[in-house]
Amino acid sequence: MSSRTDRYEGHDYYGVDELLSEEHLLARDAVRAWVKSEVTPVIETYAERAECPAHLFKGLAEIGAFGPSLPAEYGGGGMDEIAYGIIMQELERGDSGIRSMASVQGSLVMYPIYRYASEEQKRKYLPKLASGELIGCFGLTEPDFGSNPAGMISTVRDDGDAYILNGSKMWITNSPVADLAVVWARDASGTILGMVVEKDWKGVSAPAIHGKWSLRASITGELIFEDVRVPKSHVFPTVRGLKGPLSCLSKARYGIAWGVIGAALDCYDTALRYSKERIQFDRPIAGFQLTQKKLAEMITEITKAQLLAWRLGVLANAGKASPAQISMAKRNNVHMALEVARESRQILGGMGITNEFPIMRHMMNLETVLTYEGTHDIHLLITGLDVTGLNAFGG
Ligand code: TGC
Ligand code: FAD
Repeated sequence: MSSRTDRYEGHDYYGVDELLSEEHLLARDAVRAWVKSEVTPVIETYAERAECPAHLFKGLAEIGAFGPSLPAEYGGGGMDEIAYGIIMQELERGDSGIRSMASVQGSLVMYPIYRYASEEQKRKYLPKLASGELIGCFGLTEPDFGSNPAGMISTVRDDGDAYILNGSKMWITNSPVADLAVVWARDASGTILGMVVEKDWKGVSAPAIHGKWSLRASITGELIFEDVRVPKSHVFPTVRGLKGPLSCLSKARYGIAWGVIGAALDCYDTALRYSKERIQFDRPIAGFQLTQKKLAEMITEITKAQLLAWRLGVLANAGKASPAQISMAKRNNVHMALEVARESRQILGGMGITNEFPIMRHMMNLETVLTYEGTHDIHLLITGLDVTGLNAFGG
């Protein structure tokens, strides 16, 4: 007898596919096929070598993974927020680092340029970012200010038709391979400004950070600015203050809430198949109650996460997804995926720690995803503030 999950391709236990449009399903299937043919065969090797598969940037652009919900006029996909989410899910089924390549380019670089830059800057950068001709990165975190970006000490000094930028940014996805960076820094009055900085400008450097055991197929670096002359035309004219970068984070966190479901599905699928084939004590380990407890709890949590993501998508399409609702989904779904990875790893026993299966790589990746774009605890405090009205961050 085939199980219910076998009957639903992709382990869609509650029939969430029925809530999706033809366009969503087409986008999902196209990205799923691309990941299967371009990512899955090479990802273990890149992760093992701690090397970024930079050749995939072009392919990501071709499947429309950069800015799927940004207007087509500027090179975006012109689709809705659910399409964006489901594309992130399929990318992260391959690897969180591949999803990161798309999250940063689309949500943290193209989105702020689309939303806050001048028309001239939009026309200059967006089509080339959408096509993968230019790669971008996003500089918010600093060595001494991670969870609390309001404390940032990078500064700009007014110098006539330009600003002089000084400071450094830490943990910046793609910075060593990027052509440009969206950077956030304070002016003399303490106001936070956003700007586009090209990497080959005098005074900009982006050394890589080595030694990561997580997100190994994604390249991470610093951004160092020493008296960099930033023309005023490159400073976003329409946004001031921390809400600029935080609005970009909302967009990217939304994508992560969907994305990590893909990593969880890949782990669950691997564990389910393995448990039916692996014989111990003369029967498949899937027949033991303790294995079934793990599998049953995994598919329950995945299903809840799928429904949460879908509902968040509906709210986002209506322009009604609040930052706190996005935080709840990011926190819940990343934690869910990490727990699914850990339980799947146990089901595979010793084989679970090898690179013959994707589980350990997903698990290590998800440790980063739990921390970046706001840590697990910061998102809890955002929910706490939202429901009590009392700020528990500090101060
Ligand atoms: P707070 O006073 O709460 O807010 C300042 C202003 O911003 C507004 N706001 C938001 N707007 C849009 N979206 C959001 N998510 C927003 N959150 C807040 C807020 O309404 C206010 O507006 P206004 O008009 O009153 O000025 O600011 P706070 O300093 O108290 O900070 C709150 C806190 C702790 C939640 C925030 O600092 C935070 O989220 N910290 C976490 C930092 C973080 O997530 N960093 C991520 C760096 S980028 C990254 O990790 C990329 S990984 C890339 C990859 O995928 O590889
Ligand atoms: P900290 O802020 O020092 O936090 C350390 C611990 O203290 C955490 O557990 C945290 O939850 C806890 N903590 C902090 N404040 C509180 C509080 N008030 N109450 C309770 N607990 C608290 N940033 C970018 O700008 N751009 C990028 O592209 C980017 N990419 C990244 C890629 C990777 C691989 C990684 C690891 C990080 C990346 N980041 C990026 C940075 C990321 O957003 C930060 O690491 C994250 O926001 C946490 O900051 P931190 O590491 O400085 O930790």
